[in-house]
Amino acid sequence: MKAPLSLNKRALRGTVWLAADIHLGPQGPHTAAAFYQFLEQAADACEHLILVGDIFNAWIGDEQIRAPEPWLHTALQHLQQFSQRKKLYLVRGNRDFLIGKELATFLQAELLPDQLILHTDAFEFLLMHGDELCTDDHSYQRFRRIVRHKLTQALFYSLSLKSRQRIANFFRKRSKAAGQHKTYQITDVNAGACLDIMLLNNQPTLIHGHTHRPALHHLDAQHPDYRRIVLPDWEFDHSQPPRAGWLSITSEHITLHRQGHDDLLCGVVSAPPQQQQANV
Ligand SMILES: [Mn+2]
Repeated sequence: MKAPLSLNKRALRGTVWLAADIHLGPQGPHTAAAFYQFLEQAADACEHLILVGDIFNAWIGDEQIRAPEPWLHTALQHLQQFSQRKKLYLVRGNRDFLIGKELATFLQAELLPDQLILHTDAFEFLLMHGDELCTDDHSYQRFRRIVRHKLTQALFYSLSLKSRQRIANFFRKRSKAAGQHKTYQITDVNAGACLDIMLLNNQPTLIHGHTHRPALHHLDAQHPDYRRIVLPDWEFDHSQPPRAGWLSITSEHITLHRQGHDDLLCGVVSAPPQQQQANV
């Protein structure tokens, strides 16, 4: 039986923005450019920006920042510029689960626990990247247990950055190839796994990324107040139309902003039942 996340609680005052699955890396210059623009917008509009995992397409260790490749140098600069103005938080994803304290300190960001309960001015919710919820994907969960193991990580860290990069590339390719044989349902979160963690923590709202399937879901008829909000991914280099978006959380609304070809706001999620707002 898992323990509730009682220790992983954070309270943030003021407007909070959330974005996930940006996959920054040398493979996505246009995605990166769009994200840097977003960072400027966020620095004007919110108090806290939380990047909910897969910020980077791969992260092979914080030592990368000591002699960064050009794309990473630029990314670090933009993230630092943001954190000079507003508070920045990092959550690890499945591709960048090796993000550590050195990166967080360098960015003047706060590294958050993998799963936490967040209190904002008007809302309270569970927050996580979400790959742990894809429990139907047995081969991925097996892989996850291995790579998250301390011994595996110690071995990985004993290798040179070059070797680590080679291994990361190998697994990224393998995961892509395996993904082609997995059904849409297998690579989505498992409804039961979501409900379990929500009930365990007595939190009727769950926010996560990872699946790249932005939406608001109501769980089931037995739990009409339980809902799951999925963050969009960012992709401007290999997809037409490009995809991007974020969630803004004010004292009144949780709003899903999706940047389609027309740049318009696509969805508004209502406030909690006690202060129901209009759905648009
Ligand atoms: Mn992911």
